[in-house]
Amino acid sequence: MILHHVPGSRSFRVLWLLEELGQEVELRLWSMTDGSLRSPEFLALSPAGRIPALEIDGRAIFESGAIVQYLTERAGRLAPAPGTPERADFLEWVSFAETQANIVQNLNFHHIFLRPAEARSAVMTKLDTKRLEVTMRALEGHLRGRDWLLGDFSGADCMLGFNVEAIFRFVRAERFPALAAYAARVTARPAYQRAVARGGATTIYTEDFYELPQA
Ligand SMILES: N[C@@H](CCC(=O)N[C@@H](CS)C(=O)NCC(=O)O)C(=O)O
Repeated sequence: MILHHVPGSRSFRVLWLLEELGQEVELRLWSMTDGSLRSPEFLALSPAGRIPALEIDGRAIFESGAIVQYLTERAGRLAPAPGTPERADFLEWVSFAETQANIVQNLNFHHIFLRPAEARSAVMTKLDTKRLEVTMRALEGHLRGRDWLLGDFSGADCMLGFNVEAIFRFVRAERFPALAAYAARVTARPAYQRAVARGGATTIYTEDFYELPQA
């Protein structure tokens, strides 16, 4: 198995899940900034030029949610069986995590990547912050009385747990105690910590919290 990886990116979800499953993987490192994700070699693995891609069983799989579904099904662990009602919950949260990650990605652009600062939009930053809050409110309600998204830990938590490093940099944690407690449970998992040690932490954030721009 070969995981195409950038430290701090969505490939972390796969690396962490493989640690939870106790499966070996080779890492191949790429850069977000040198243009290599648009090379024919990488596009053959992931046609949108996005990380992650996983080489497994004689092919490559792209899209972190698809990889998490494939790996849990293949292992017969950390996900409810296909065709059961609980499977619907699993699939919902896997996709929900990616909906939230896309909002985080927009906020990374608004607060960090867009240069010069005049290229940034205060209106879009506020809109995406509100959209992030909606997802956090939903999780706050869902996680009250539950340790993990499905009750027991599952691959859906590897999808969502990747996001927790970022979300409280844009929306303050105080109003979301159940979600903050979930985040603490996520980062305390030994497999999560092993994945950070092996795959590298994110380096994009220089602030603990990014205030909304004045406009
Ligand atoms: N829905 C995709 C999104 C993948 C994605 O956007 N990955 C980011 C890294 S976290 C990436 O490769 N960005 C490079 C780019 O946008 O050019 C997934 O979950 O795998």
